Amino acid sequence: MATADIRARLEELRQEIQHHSYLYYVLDQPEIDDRAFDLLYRELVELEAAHPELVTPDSPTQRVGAPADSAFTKRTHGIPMYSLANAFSAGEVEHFMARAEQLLGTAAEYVTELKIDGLAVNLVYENGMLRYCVTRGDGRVGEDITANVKTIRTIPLHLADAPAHLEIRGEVYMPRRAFVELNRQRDEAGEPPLANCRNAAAGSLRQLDPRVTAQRRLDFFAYGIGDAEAAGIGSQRELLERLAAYRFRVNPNYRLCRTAAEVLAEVERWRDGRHDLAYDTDGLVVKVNDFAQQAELGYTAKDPRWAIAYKYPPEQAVTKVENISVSLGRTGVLTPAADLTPVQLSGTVVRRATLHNIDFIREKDIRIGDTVTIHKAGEIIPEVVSVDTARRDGSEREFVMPETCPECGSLVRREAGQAAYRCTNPHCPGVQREKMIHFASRDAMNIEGLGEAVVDLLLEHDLVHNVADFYRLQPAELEQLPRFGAKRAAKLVAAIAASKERGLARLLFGLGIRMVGAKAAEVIAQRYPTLAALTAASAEELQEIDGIGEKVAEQLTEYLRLPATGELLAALQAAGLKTSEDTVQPVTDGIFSGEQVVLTGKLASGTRQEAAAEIVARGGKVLSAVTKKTTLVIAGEDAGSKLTKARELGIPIWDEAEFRAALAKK
Ligand code: 1X8
Repeated sequence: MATADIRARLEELRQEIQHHSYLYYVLDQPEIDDRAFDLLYRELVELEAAHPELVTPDSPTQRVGAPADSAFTKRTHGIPMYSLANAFSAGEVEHFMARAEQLLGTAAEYVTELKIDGLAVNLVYENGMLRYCVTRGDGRVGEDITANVKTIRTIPLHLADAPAHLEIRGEVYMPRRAFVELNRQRDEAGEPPLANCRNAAAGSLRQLDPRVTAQRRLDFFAYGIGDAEAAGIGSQRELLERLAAYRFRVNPNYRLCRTAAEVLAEVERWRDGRHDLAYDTDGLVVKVNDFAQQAELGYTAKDPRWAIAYKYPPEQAVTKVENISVSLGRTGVLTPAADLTPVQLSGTVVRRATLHNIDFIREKDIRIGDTVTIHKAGEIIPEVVSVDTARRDGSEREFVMPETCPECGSLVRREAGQAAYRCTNPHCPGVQREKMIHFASRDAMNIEGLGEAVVDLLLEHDLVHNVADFYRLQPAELEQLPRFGAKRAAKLVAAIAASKERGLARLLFGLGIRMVGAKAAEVIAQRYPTLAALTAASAEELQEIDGIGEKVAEQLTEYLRLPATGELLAALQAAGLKTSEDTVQPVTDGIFSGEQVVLTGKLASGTRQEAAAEIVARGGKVLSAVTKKTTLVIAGEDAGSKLTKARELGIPIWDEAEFRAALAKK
């Protein structure tokens, strides 16, 4: 290819990837499937590797950079980042609004927005390119965390039609699911849990190695700008619309209000409503909408006079620890939990709180009989915050880890340097039970109808001893079980048989290997797509996979070396399980090989995403924009500008019937 063509293809790939990342990460409306996306990404990586001089800083491949070797550089904000004054009651909100309108001498409109519990940052764009990202710091000087923030997929590395200098403010946060998963991983690695989403986000941004940050699934909401006047924006509402047009993620839960009653209705609406969100919030920000009015109001020594943050009281409850009991996990870890006097908290009744491990209990000095304050970490997991030692009467008892497993009576041991106690019996029936439940669960082998209760039934009737036994179950055996008729038995056998096709990644996750989560299993199976290749890999080789660290690699190789593992895997293979993974290999001899296809309009049978998958499976590339390079356009009903453009460029156009006919041929 001539250099000009390479440059053009690189630019096209970058735009395509940016476009599909935006659809996927920000809008949550992908048009192509992961496989098609991976192919585009891989082509970009390969083309850039062959032409390193053509790599640009805003290329999607440049999101994860090399580790920094020392602390973060300090940077002074061009325009200071203010904190907000707080309001803790309706009266304080009303007072804020009345004062603003009194100073203005007229009524005002307000925008209410959720206050995200994360870290405020300033993104500096120069000529549309993301130059740096700086933490709020003390409002005047912050730390340069550019390399880490670039790993956040919803932050554009490049803005179209932006002024020469643009500062975008917003909140970096960790979604609750990511937080819960991170704490689960930390727990498994024997590390203490992080207290909340905010601390987890802060810790993730403080990493010297952006590769670690990239693993953390951080996200970003944009809500502010350094100099609105220079950008020609007249109000907060207009700003939020502009930020969305720049393709930032903007929190949709904002509202334009005209009266205190409307503002306070929003305060009430989100008081409980915020518990159902995917991220933590701690208040509602109220801003004067009009930027000219904001400028007129100006700032006090500390805060803007045009905005205030109504803070919800932290959701906590006081209750009593009635007992501390341990439960056994699928990796043999005994996890202590507090049995609590039932108490209402953030919309649910809480009866149990995790205590993580013995170090957590000792550090907080939690005793049986104690009065404790609890909260929900990530709004999901009830946790003990503190003990009210003043309310002790001497009857409280210290918890001691049982010396034997509550399920099998074998010795319990704490490994050196770890917080976790484990059952030492490799055949512990309690561990086997947990492993079986995990194996059948949705994110693993996804066997419908094989939940906790059915696993217990099967164990009780001695029909299974390990996960390979599932595949030997006969309808006649199942029909003997209580509440099992012929129909249910046949259905379960069919669901188990269907799970044979799940592939290596889900199987690896389903085996419940320490430290090997769903995501790790997936990347490992992509690199070593057969069981033979995987068992031959060394821990060092596994660590070369992006996202696989030393601990995961060691746990996995250790597990695969065990004789019992060999037996189990052999039994699963003998049962007919697929132990390989379909990897992303370009198809070179498909009917669409070499074709660059654009799908447009509504398809009568199936979605565009399904159609795209069919094309990719047959070697084609699916792109979103019609260009000179497009070789085929498939137009459904009501196709618009893309179809017009294809006609102008003389590109072959198929209707849906022609497309289906081509698929039917091969
Ligand atoms: C802090 C925050 C603001 C907003 C949301 N979340 C925050 N944590 C918002 O305006 N939507 S504004 C702000 C500040 O100015 N310190």
